[in-house]
Amino acid sequence: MTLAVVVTDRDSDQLCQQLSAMLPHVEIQQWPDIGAPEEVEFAVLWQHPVGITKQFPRLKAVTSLGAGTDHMDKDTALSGLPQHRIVTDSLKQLMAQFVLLHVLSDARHQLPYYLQQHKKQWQVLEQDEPMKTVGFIGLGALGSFVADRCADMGFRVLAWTAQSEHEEYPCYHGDSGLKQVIGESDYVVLLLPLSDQTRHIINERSLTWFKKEATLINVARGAHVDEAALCQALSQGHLKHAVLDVFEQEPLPESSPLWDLENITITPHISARSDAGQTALAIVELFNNYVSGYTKS
Ligand code: OXD
Repeated sequence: MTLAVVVTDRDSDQLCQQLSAMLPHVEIQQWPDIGAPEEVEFAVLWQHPVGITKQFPRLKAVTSLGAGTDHMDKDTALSGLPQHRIVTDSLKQLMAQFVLLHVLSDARHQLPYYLQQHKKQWQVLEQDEPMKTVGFIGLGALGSFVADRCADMGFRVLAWTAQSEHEEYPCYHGDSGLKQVIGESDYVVLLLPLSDQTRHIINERSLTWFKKEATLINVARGAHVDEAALCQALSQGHLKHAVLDVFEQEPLPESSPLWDLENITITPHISARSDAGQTALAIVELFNNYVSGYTKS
């Protein structure tokens, strides 16, 4: 039995070692050394060469290494195959830490206090104002976990979703719903899948709906945001700040005007990466369902 790990943009050695230890009777083939493609029955895919699974005639199912599946959605060779994604506890926790880090840092004036400190200034910036609102664009497994952590901290939470409702947080839909959530939020958090419907959901038009004091936090996919329109909106003060962890092109090219903006925080797609141990456990469970389970029955 063979499992292929086709992960191209990061080191997968540790993951493969864990998989070998947990599945001692299974051959783990690690991209680019897929020596026996005809043996592969299960594949873990991340930024894989599109169409590579055409070389795996015995393939029974695939999983994304992470939460996002856009790299699989665009690969027609996968249609008809069971497809999974992996959202581990560590992925959810790291994502919540990243979003809260930026929300709290702004809400509690961390940067202004730091600047005051260096000028030996003692001045209170806190104001008696209502708790701020965090608006989630997308409220799936990751979004609702992060939303709960924000609500625990006392923030008001609301969301835009394609259709689904949530028992605790008001959800709005469609174009008017998006306008309402963006317009009411102090922090707009993008945590939704990328599809033809959500590509450039933040564009020249929707950027006019932001409060001037609002922050955009994109931890989903770069293509959710029209970067040229965002650059313009940030330069013209349509919103206060953007925290971008994902970009239309990664690594973000040196020529991108985003680097030159003052009111932006750029991180290299690190908001949340699951640890190899939890990811390996999730892969083993899926593998056993599809391969051992199938063979036994
Ligand atoms: C993911 C990611 O989708 O890391 O898990 O972007």
